[in-house]
Amino acid sequence: MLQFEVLATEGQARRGRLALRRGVVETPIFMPVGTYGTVKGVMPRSLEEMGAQIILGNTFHLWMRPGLDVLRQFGGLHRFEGWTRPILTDSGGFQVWSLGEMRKISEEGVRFASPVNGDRLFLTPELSMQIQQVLDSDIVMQFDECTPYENGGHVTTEAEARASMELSLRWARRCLDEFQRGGNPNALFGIVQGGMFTALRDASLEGLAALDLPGYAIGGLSVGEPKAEMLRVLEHTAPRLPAHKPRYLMGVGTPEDLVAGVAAGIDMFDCVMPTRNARNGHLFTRFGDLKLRNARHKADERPLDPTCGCYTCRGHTDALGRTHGGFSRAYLHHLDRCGEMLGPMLGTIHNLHYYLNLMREIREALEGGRFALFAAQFHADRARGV
Ligand code: PRF
Ligand code: ZN
Repeated sequence: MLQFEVLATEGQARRGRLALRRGVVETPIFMPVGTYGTVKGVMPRSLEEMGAQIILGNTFHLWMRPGLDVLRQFGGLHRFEGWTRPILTDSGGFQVWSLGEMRKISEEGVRFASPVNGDRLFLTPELSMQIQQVLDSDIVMQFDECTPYENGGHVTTEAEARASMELSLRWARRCLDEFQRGGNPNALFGIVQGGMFTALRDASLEGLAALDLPGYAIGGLSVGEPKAEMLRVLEHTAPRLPAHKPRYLMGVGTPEDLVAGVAAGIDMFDCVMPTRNARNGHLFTRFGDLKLRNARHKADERPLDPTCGCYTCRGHTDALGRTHGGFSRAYLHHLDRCGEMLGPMLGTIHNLHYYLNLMREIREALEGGRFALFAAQFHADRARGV
């Protein structure tokens, strides 16, 4: 169940609204990643406070742990993890792919050894749909094969990319059949593959469009290719996706990538970057990126970003009206040095707030017809330095 409406456009960029069973998502949107049924280090309440409208989960990881019996008992992922708004689940294709040498791909599916206990497992398009039906995610991704950019120094050829893309296309058909057979009330998205070859991207797109799915993703980007290649394929593919359906760029990227993605016509993004980087002391700000470990922050009383409205930068007011005006770079540097768990927590809140707020600013700019202006200011600010 899904409705999508394009509210405004500027060039290829779109301001839209996506209505799902569990709520409305204003696009363009960034979706925080919650692989194991948790956005690492952040309570659902904080996510809501930050304005997260939809989060991710991973079929593969949740199938391993806690497993289908527990998830079935809880009636799906939402009640289990305490998140009431929409969830999108990735199909497991990309996660199995990331196992590298541990797996064997055939027409039927992917055979691999469980990274948890070594059990021999077999994941197929049908099983991925069945697991995602148990998860009851609002958006279900097709099971695909992410074509690698290179493998041990060998850059994927067009023939290899074609075979991989065609396999993903046949798997999309099987996913749709199983999705319908199961009577899943949610929305199934297809994933365009085709590597760095625009003709293959076109063929993938055409094959998927024939299935008339409610949404389409671009997969197989940001997998080790040079940035210029990523942008070339993105700018070719995004505008060719069905105009009246949501477009999702999987696993991308930096703040600059998000702005480029919106300009190319993308509506939805996810990436581990804001959460993972925060745990490594890498923080994103309006004026560029900041590495907490750097000794220059040792006694710096300034917040990460004086223009940021997040809890980390703005602090809080207590019940008696006394305020703490936000955490200093010096304190965050100290937490990082000491390996204190509050460090990653405050960093993650800030980074996610930065990503979510960037998307909010993009939506407002699109509504006012000043996205191009916004993008120019964005690049100037980011180049300024912290
Ligand atoms: N396929 C799936 N998930 C993904 C990708 C993909 O190609 C990517 C590539 N950036 C990230 N996540 N199913
Ligand atoms: Zn902040």
